Amino acid sequence: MFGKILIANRGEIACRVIATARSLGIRTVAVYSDADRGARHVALADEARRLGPAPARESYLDGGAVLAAAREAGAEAIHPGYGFLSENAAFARACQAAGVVFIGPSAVAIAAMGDKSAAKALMAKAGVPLVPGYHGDRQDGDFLAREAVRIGFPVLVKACAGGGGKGMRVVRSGAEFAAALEGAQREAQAAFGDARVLIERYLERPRHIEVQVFGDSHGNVVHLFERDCSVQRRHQKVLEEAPAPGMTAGRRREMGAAAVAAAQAIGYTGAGTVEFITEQDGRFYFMEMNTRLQVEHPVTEMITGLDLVRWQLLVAAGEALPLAQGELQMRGHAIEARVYAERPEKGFLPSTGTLRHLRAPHGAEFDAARGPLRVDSGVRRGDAITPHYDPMIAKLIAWGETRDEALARLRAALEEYEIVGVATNVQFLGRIARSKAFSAAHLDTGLIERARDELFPPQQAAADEDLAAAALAELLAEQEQAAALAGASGDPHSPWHRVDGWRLNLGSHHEFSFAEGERVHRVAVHFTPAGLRLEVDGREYALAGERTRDALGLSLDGRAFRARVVRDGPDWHVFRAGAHRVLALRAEQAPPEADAALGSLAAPMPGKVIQVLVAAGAEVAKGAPLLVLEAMKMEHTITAPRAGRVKQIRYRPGDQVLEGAQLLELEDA
Ligand code: MV4
Repeated sequence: MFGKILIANRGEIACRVIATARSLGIRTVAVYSDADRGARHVALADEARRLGPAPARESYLDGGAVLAAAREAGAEAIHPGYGFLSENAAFARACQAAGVVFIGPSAVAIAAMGDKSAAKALMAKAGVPLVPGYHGDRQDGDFLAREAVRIGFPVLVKACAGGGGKGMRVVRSGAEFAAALEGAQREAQAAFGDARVLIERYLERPRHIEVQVFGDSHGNVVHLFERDCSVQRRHQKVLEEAPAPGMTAGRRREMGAAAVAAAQAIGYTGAGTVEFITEQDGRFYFMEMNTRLQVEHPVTEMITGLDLVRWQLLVAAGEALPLAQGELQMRGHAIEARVYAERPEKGFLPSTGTLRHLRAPHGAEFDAARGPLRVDSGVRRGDAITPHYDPMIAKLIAWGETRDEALARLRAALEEYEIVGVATNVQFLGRIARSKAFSAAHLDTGLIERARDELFPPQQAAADEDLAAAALAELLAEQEQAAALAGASGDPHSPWHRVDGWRLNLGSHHEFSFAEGERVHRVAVHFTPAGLRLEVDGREYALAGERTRDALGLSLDGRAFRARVVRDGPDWHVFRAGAHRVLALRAEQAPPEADAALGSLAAPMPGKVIQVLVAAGAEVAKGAPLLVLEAMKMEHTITAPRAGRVKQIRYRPGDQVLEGAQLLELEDA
């Protein structure tokens, strides 16, 4: 086995690979761009090397820089992760030439699967079923039009060099064919510099089912069952699961055998995925082969109990696969949701910013990989989501004995996820997970499009419960701030040390305005002898509230509920019942009022009182100088925050004071 490997990637997959390497006693070398100097994968690795500036072309895609880093660090092998250099045949070749093991298939295997029509020809020879179609060299319009008629409409025109749906055209009749062909060729030329197309029968409601395969250098190839990745939007996977719902044992054997045959046909080594497109009745056709470890590999790990990165390392080090086909078993069901920094309601536009608050669902650390819930993430609180890279925040993976159990766990986990600082798709994922079609496993690639109304409901206004939580949080924060100041003053008799601080406010009330987009909510909390009363936009409730271990416990007119609140500047983020609302406290409201209510003045920093300018009982105007403090070799004059009478002066010239000390007290004149 290797003593040291370099991970030529970033984010969650770099962290994922490092975790397994560490568990095997293999030392790890991270690489990073300038944007990732402080990233989680860098912190986790034993050592790290800079590649270059933030843009991927100048860092993670720079094969020369990666190889140089591996050589300098003395790494024996390079794990490419997914994306970046993972399916770059030239890079795999360069590794070989440099005497560094590329943890993946041979350059020849990568190249063989890179071209769609060449791959199809190879697969046809290996007896792997293909969608009826034409994938030959002839590209003249008349010939292809005749092929379309032979195949039968509707047909799909696809770019040979394609991927991601570029250069794809559905053609429903012979009359439309010529124009559609021209369009597809033009798009393919522009996108890939290669105008060649192939033609297939068009499947109306297909599923995307892929088979995980593994090969070793001793000629063994096995499959690790299938994943269903039908839930996509614009060719981006959103939810993935294993096994595929409705899969029969017989069909699984057939698809597994076809996938193994595909891998054997190109002498495949390492982890690979054979993608099939399937009809609703289960008939399946080869689409393409991905010659890397995939984003969604954890669902396979959860149903097989295996560590696929460990297998990759074993195979790359020349060892045989640890298990034969007959020894592989699957148990239960796993579903993965990809958590992204994006705005689903704005066409899934990526959202950038700093992760001000990040709280993954309970029981979801990577160590718990064999537990029922797993989170793979490459970011921590305080990290930034930048425009330079894929904005994935985490993968949330739930396991259960049955699909329903896994799905229930996934829904609950999504409701617990808290992210502040960027917009996310967490609530959108929750809506898919609760949708009729997904719940019933009525899967096909058009699910998201068809469930539009269910997945994009009109934005609902905050409930009174949310506003109650925000108001209580704001009150508690103000009270704590005051208590902290009192604590710093060292006065054990300060009323703010009393836990029943509410009583201090008897007869008073606090008013807040919370903005929610365009809407403004007016909230008032009244302190009455019978307890707190809450007024929300004119509606009134008896309010009770307390801080529990990790949340706020509230009740409105006796109806109890829990909420978690997070402050980010003026924004209170309320997480309640699986919903996330942002309520912006209007600036004119709170802090000055809180100070005035306190009626005392605090030292802004530790220092020495050098002059007292007023006497007890003096009436002062707002802004009047009261006391001079010397701190950090400078003088600070403390002025009256409002008009009033000086009730008490707590210090004399020469006294040392701590930061936050209440220097004097003001009362109404
Ligand atoms: C198809 C198809 C229907 N019929 N081929 C889209 C990207 C490329 N990898 C394959 N794609 C498709 N090929 C035939 N003959 C429908 C799709 C397709 C799709 C496939 C898998 C997952 C999501 C998809 C979304 C739209 C279209």
